[in-house]
Amino acid sequence: NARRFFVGGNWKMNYSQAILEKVNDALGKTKDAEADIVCAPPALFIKDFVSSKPSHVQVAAQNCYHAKEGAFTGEISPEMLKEAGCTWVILGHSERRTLFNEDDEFLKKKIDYVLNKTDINVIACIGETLQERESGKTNEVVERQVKAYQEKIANNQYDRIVIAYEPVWAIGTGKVATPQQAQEVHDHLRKFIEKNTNGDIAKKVRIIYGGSVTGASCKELAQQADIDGFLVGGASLKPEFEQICKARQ
Ligand code: G2H
Repeated sequence: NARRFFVGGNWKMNYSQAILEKVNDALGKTKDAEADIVCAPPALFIKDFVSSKPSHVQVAAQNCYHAKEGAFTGEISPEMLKEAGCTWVILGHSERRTLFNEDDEFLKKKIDYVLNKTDINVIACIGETLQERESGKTNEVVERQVKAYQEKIANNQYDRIVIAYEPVWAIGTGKVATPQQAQEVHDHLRKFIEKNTNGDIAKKVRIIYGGSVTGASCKELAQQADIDGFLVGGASLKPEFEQICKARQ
């Protein structure tokens, strides 16, 4: 498809000098032509990554707060992240939703702030749990989550967002969704976005898949018509991240 391939590396709460070197090694073998490549180290180490990464690779934060500064102990503002070198932020990752109780209302405030008060781009995460999938609620859940973000995204801001579909049952479990399972939801999401915006936006907006993506599973997933890239956790810290960045080739 014509949408530019996008690969995000979500390091989660993992960092060491050895990881930094290994990731930079893998990234050094990638090219800008292959994909938008965006890595998200833990906030404390963003500057170390910024000063050591290849120039075509962009940097994301894993989270942010919805204010510039103030009495918000433990939080980091998008403005601070920008100053450190971030051009992207991940919002609404399922670990934030489930472990830290971030809900759609809270995430609306964050995406609103980031899009309207800064020029940082957003990787907006959504995804159903196993229980929701098994009770046939997948579409209903992802629609609700996307709709919440969409309330704050103006039509001319869709080039600043990437939707990351990450079924919770596939995250860090080694249980990757089949290419068909993922494609089915991506196709549904694109139609849902079209309904709330227009055909042009739906055609251009990137919807990426996340959940146990590896060097072995990435190729077939990347061939699906509506899968425009990946958000990668575990495998983004390994040499196979290079293959994932090249999955469209
Ligand atoms: C999903 C993904 C990255 P993993 O959380 O966001 O992690 O690839 O380890 O399942």
